[in-house]
Amino acid sequence: MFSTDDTIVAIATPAGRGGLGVVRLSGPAAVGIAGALCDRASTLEPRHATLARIVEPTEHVGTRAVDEVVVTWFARPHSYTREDVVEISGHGSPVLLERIVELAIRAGARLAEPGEFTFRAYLNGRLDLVQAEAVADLVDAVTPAQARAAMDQLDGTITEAIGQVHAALFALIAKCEASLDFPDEGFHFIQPADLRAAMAEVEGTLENLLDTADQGRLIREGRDVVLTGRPNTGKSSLFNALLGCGRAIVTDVPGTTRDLLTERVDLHGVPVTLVDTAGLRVPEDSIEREGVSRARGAQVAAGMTLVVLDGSAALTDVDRQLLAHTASSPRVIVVNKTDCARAWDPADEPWAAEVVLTSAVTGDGLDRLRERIVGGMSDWRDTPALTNLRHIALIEAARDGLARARAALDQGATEELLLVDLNDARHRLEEVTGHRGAEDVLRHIFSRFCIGK
Ligand SMILES: Nc1nc2c(ncn2[C@@H]2O[C@H](COP(=O)(O)OP(=O)(O)O)[C@@H](O)[C@H]2O)c(=O)[nH]1
Ligand SMILES: [Mg+2]
Repeated sequence: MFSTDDTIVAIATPAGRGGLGVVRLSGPAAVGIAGALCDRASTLEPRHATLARIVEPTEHVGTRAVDEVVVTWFARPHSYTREDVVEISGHGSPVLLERIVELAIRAGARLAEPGEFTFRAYLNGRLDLVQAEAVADLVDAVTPAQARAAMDQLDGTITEAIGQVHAALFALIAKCEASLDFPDEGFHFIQPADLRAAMAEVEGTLENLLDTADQGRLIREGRDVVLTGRPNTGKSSLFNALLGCGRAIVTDVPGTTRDLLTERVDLHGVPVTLVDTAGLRVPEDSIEREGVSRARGAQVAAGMTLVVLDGSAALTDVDRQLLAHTASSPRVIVVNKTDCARAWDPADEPWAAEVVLTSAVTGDGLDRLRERIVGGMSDWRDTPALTNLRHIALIEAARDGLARARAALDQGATEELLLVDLNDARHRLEEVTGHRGAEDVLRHIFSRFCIGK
């Protein structure tokens, strides 16, 4: 998918202006190309920062300085890609950095594709696929919890866990294969009872890994939460209170919020996208009608709905309809305005257990609401191991393969038959770490990266 024997170059820092910007080169000609660009590259030493000037030829004679930079050479294999890597740290102007890249290309480098540095690190065995994906997650992280989960994966937590399961499975497969080699003697290198126990153990380990997957996905992907309810129940006030700022307009004129307002907040490490909607009622004009229809659309797409009721005014048919509509999807029923005299008692309702009492005015109950939105995430201590849907799906498939093998063994299946499922499980695990994988999977994973990574 990429050629791998040439030297690639790209700007590694974000687009835009900054104090510093880094141009990165990787490949066999990295040092030579840096030498062609700099006035004192002959003095480059591995892992030493060298002050130099980037120079370019002028139309007449001699050269002209482009930028004053610091050049660092990471000699192979002690570099990110395990190739010779040169980092040129210049002033962070896009014009300067692009000029440096252009000069590098003129000296023989090729512009890197997105993710190509990390792809080379993967190909050269510096990272496995899980770790390469963790690099992308780390760069993309928008909450500290996401960064922590990604860093753990880059450190090899999943790699190690999968490696152990894989080794146990491999040992099992070897014993079954060995038994196949002596069919006539009816000799078993492993007794069925031991085989069964060993398979159950591997399956259990995978199950434990999968136990963290729900929390892991919540941290990595976050959750969309839509506030819905009659006008004037306090949706926009709650939206603002959860955000900690006055983003939505709050008035006592019903129908004020007409469009969808969307903001992201970090609730206990989960990136939550809050959506404030128009109140659900019979619209008074076409703008409000559009707002109400968007609100209904958002409700359908939401990961979770906050059904906001007014505790200080009697329940209406609209409230009851909304409660019926949302009954079978993830929701929290918020009874707001607890600072006012109560018009009805939530405890009398069949959905009493789903209720959180709040006051957007005093802030009462907001902590409980936050906890309900992230569903018990507030008390997690260890970073969940699995966050990535690709890993989760493959590990589930591996677990299912083991379960099938175990069921087959109980029905007296031969080793030959068991091996089909056991090998299938093993291949799934190898796909997680990328020891086995199709090119289109790789292409998909590395296309997520920004250029320069
Ligand atoms: N007393 C009291 N008033 C509230 C509370 N929440 C909202 N309000 C008031 O109710 C009115 C409607 O609030 P708003 O957030 O615009 O409701 P929305 O139409 O559902 O978005 C405003 O006058 C708010 O100040 C609350 O918890 N207690
Ligand atoms: Mg509103």
